[in-house]
Amino acid sequence: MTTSFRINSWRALGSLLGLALPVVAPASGATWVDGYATSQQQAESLFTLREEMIPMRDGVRLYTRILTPKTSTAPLPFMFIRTPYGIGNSGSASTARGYGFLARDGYIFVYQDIRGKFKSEGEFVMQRPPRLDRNDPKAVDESTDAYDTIDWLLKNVPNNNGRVGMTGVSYPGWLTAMAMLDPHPALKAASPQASPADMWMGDDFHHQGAFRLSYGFEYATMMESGKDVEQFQFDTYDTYQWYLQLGSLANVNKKILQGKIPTWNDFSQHPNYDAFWQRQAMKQYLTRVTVPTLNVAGWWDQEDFYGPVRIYAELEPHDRDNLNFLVVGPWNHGGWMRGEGKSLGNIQFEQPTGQFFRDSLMAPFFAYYLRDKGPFHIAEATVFQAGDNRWRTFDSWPPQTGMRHRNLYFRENGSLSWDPPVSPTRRPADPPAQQFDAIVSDPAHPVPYRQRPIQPTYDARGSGWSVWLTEDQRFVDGRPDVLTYRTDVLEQDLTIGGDITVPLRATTSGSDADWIVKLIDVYPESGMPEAKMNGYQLMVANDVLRGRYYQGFEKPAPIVPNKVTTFSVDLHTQSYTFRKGHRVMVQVQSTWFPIIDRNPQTFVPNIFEAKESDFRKAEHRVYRSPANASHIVLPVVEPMLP
Ligand code: PG9
Repeated sequence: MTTSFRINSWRALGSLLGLALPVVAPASGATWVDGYATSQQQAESLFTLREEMIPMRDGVRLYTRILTPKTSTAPLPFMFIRTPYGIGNSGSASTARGYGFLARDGYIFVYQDIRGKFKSEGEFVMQRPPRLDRNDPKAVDESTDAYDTIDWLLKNVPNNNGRVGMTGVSYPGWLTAMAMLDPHPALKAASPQASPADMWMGDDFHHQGAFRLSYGFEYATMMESGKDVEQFQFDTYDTYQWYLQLGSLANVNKKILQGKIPTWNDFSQHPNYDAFWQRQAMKQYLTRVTVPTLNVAGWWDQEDFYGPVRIYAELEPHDRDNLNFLVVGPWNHGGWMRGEGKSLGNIQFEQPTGQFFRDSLMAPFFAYYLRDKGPFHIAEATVFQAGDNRWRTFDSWPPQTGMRHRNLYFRENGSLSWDPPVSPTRRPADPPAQQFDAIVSDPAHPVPYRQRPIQPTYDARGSGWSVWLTEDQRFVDGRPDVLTYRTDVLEQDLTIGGDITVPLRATTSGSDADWIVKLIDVYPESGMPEAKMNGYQLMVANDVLRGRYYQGFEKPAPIVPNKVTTFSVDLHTQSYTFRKGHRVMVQVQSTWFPIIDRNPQTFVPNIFEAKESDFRKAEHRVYRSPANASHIVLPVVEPMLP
């Protein structure tokens, strides 16, 4: 077991994180924007770079780089990006990398290291919650830091047009959303992209109460081992093995971190949805829409899919002036900001979805609100419907019309049917029909969440992390600890659009259990253009519920052993067409390791303090009887209704 940290190249890390680290200089000094400037030299000839330590209201100074186009004489708006990942150390103009499609329109780009990271002063706090005392003139949070910077820019950068736009992916997306809470009057447009909204409910660190072990551990150590970013060094290539050998999470502080990583300490001291997580969650702060907002999410975002959809939904009731928009495309985390977006992993979308987003939605959005360039027409929700691969527009999301929720029932022999189970008519001598399917879940042999070897999340040598949600699920299909249900081959297309839930009726022989449900599109067994796609099992929606929260997320309770209980697993939202000739599949399993930590299956008050002896095998049963009919609730688009 490795017990020390070593600084890794943050530049290499940047290319892995993609636009979450949008400001990494290209190693070769070559291209930095989509065709806008083709060399470092050219970039430098286009912008003048100014570096500043901008003072905040409490005296802390934040390192900021300001890139002003050399050719423009007209006053320009600012495009402001804040990040914890480092805005670059070279004196070059390379920090506009990735925003070339905006640079074409003419912006003064401003990049800033947030408090406590890289060259900025002050203390870093992971997702610093909004300040409690809004009347304290020295109280700070990410919103005041954005406000103070904007104020300084307007007064100190000549030839600006008095308007500011903010954007960013993931942490920088969240920083954008925070700036919108208490916006400076000059903040005229914002695009928070893949911004987390609730780290306990559905984003990076937990999903419905289940702890995202590998991501939580690797991200917390990466961000809090020093002022820059430092990757934890594993002594095995396959982290599945490493996390399994680790044993109980109590060993993390005991053997490795010794209490030095504040976010890990928060994880272990706040296992439930308590005031700590609730205060950080965005919901309570999203009570008005004053800044035009373009919310962006990816259907296969391996980090923050829940957040952007939630932020859109929370803002929507307050959106009197129609300023709040949603775009969801077929992308992984930040995928819309790099490359053409014609495919993801093995999945093809037949068109450049990323380019379409950047050129036809994001650039016109900012041009309209920051430069009066229009007209600009965008639907309330612009959503890519994978499967039949087309963009669709809606006047609400989830759609209020044209869709009906239908139950697809788990049935005998691994089948899925629109028909609910019925009571069998049987003669008294017949044995009772089995009304459930069972698995034995063994914490000593958890189901891997992706194919082993599971490389470290942001391994500079390459990692399957960024596309794991599109991996072929046949690698676990048929395991004795995975239940599979599937429909017959579809005779016509089946399109879903809206929210998906799974009320599982189930038991466990233990007193706690995780329930993982995956909605899968099974491709035809033959005739696919690429041989490996024959029979492919693509996850369309998925999530986990930690069983102890079956009565509510704030109060964990032991599950009564062997008593049929309803576990409602939220699979969130999707727009997808299962094509004629495909099948719909649902898989149910109880471990997903190491993205989700192992549930001991014996109720203990805090799993971070579980003893090795608490981890026990348990039998889980998923019921499919008339009285306890487990099913998936699908939002079926109307012409497709079966
Ligand atoms: N998913 C990353 C993150 C955002 C916010 C908090 C913690 C992690 C990111 O890509 O920035």
